[in-house]
Amino acid sequence: MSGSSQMTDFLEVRELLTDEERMVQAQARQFVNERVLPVIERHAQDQTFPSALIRPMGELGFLGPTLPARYGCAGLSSAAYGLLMYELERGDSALRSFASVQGSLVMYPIFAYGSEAQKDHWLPLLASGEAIGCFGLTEPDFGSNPSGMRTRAVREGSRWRLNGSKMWITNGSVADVAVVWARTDDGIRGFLVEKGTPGFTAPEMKGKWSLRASVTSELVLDDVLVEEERSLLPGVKGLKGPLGCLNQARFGIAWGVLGAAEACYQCALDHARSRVQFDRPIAGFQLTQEKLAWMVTELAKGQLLALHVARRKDAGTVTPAQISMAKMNNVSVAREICARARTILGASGILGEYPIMRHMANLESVYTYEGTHEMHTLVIGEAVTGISAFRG
Ligand code: TGC
Ligand code: FAD
Repeated sequence: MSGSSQMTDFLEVRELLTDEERMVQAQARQFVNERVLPVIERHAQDQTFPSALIRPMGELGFLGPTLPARYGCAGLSSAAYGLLMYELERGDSALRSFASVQGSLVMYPIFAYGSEAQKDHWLPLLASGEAIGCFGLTEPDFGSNPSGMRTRAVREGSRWRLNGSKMWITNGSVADVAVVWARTDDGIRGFLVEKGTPGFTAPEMKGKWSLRASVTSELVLDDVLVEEERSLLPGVKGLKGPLGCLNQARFGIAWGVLGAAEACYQCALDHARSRVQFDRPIAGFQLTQEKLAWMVTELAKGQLLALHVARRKDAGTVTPAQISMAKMNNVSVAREICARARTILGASGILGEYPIMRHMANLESVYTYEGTHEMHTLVIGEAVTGISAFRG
């Protein structure tokens, strides 16, 4: 499988990017074409993550790229981060998920809420890919409503005792450090729980038909004792801690899914030009052109939406509801672009030789994680009406 060297960019959105952003995108595109596309179908079939790519991603600055250079990060703009996510997800949502979790859900909370010692220890290791992180918020009985979480942390002198379980955790079994959110007498707090801590296990969840190339795990905390200084994130209390991290990751997803959509759109366009039925390329039929025109229009609108949110994010003016709109809209259109692309390939569209079914299946997870489509709809609904509809 090969990928084109040029991004699909009908509206010339590239004109709105800086030279540095264009360079980051081109470098990531080359990486995905050369290192990801040749191996990803095999990994998806085998349900394995391409872990040989972790250190190269670190070396190229793909992990936590917006964080400052003093922690070994690249200090890039939000748009550059988004373009990285776009290119990684053009390869596979598993790669973008890995980078989202590492950068937005593990490095970001350590950077934003951690002590100087925690930052100095973990951020360079996570930026280089020497260490892997995961983020434990969801529980078996609390997905869309994390405020009900049962995982509990109780202070015992200079230590905390953690009990509970988390579910559906990306990178869980391979992580060196888990950011675990737990209820305390003082509200919800974040803890860094290191691999190998007695009582802490992370069994992998197998049998997924989506995100097959991503590691998904449970986290089990059975009387886990951690030192406060090393483990507790001192800088935040309450649900706004994990939700603040989700803003970062949801933003990256709004960009990333367009990469998956581009892969499917390009595949459908190439096929439509070469596949002949009724003595002419199927690209010449009006019904095919309507599908392609719709796909490229939604892709371009998604790119503009993501870029506008990126600029507002760097200006410090973006609202969580605007990020919800970008995540909700772009995942939804990406899912539909992939589905329409599949129809253009006819029967061939179901083959693993083409990336479409893999992306379609992946986007089912992306539609649900980081806040379901419905949750983001309700966030926007609350922003425009002033009435929260979450609790009936
Ligand atoms: P609510 O009462 O609205 O808010 C509680 C506190 O949080 C603050 N807040 C936010 N802060 C920062 N960013 C946001 N987006 C925020 N939204 C709310 C809020 O101001 C309040 O602060 P304070 O100081 O007043 O206490 O909370 P709620 O319980 O009503 O919940 C609201 C709701 C439903 C939107 C929220 O629970 C939600 O977003 N649910 C969805 C859960 C979710 O997204 N889970 C994702 C798990 S991680 C994951 O999926 C990773 S996938 C990784 C990968 O592989 O890529
Ligand atoms: P539920 O919350 O049970 O929702 C089921 C359905 O009910 C959805 O359609 C939902 O929109 C709807 N619904 C719920 N409440 C309402 C309401 N008030 N109004 C209208 N509709 C409602 N979590 C982590 O913490 N860390 C991770 O790294 C992580 N990685 C993941 C990786 C994968 C592959 C997947 C699939 C999930 C991952 N998750 C992770 C979990 C993910 O965030 C949750 O699945 C998601 O938040 C939804 O929770 P749920 O699956 O329990 O669905």
